[in-house]
Amino acid sequence: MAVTRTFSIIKPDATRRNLTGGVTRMLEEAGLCVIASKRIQMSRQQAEGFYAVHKERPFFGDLVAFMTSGPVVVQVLEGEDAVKRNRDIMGATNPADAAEGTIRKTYAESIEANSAHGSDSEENAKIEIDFFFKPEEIVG
Ligand code: IDP
Ligand code: MG
Repeated sequence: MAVTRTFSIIKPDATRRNLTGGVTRMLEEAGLCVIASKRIQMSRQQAEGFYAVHKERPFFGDLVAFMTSGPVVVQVLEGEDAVKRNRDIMGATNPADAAEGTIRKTYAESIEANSAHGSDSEENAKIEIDFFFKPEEIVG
């Protein structure tokens, strides 16, 4: 299996509850290394751009409001099969459906305030990493 990269966000519901370390520890214990990390306040423009794929969904406005409601931690993660590994440890979008031991089962408050984002494909991981990081900010 190849070592690859993915993009992660620790969402505002998690930073608000001081869970940056808790979420990061679960990522690390799943075999992922944090090779870039920064805490930012996402602008409305950034959130709308990042989630543009969902702009026709009924929850889009609420999602943008939520993602800009407090600080987030954006990260680049590296490890074997990183996209799938991250999706597996994150768990299902709705915490009610997430498996035991996953980040969302452990920490999420709701289907919207679900503590973590993870890229859904290698292609999107590259796009999302470039959206938030300059190459020199990533130290693998
Ligand atoms: P994912 O984060 O598991 O990949 P997506 O379908 O890509 O799930 O949705 C992006 C984000 O939009 C979710 O993580 C969640 O915060 C929010 N979201 C998804 N579905 C709903 C919904 O039905 N109601 C409210 N928010 C939702
Ligand atoms: Mg998604």
